[in-house]
Amino acid sequence: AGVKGTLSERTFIAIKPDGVQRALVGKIITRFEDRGYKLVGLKALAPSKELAEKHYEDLKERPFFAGLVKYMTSGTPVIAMVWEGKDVIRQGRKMLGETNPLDSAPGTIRGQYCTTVGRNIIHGSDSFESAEKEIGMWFGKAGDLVEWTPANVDWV
Ligand code: RTP
Repeated sequence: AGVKGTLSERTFIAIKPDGVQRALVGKIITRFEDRGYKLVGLKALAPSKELAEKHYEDLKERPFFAGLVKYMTSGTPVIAMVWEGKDVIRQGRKMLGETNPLDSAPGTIRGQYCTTVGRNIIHGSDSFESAEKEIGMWFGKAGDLVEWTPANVDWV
């Protein structure tokens, strides 16, 4: 996940199947671009049950786990992304809002677009360790990630 606390810090953000069905992909990408973050990985994929279970393995004892995996593996794609930039892991979580959309501030993604915890349209890594693990899981260790230098890096 890059180097924590530097311009190369990276986070894993995924637009869940409901976000794709609701045609929110462009709006969500725009928020990260507008903030000055850099897109270094992007793909649409319908995750396997194995990948969804691994991604949410910390929640496997929770009563909603089976439903969560079913939602993630509905066949509608997930948009998997890696965003890079200063404090992007923490800022990304703030931009998403709270897990329960009803606790999310109106200006956040969840606070603007949804009301149901089980259909909260987006995922974001919650720590440097999770970001590292999730980027590896969804993009592979070496990664389908692209290094590039924004022309206006000094201005944002
Ligand atoms: P995410 O991993 O998706 O960014 O969500 P999070 O960290 O904000 O929340 P977490 O507690 O890790 O829960 C992961 C996802 O599980 C679903 N969930 N459903 N009571 C429920 O039905 C329930 N609770 C959680 C949500 O989709 C949540 O984002």
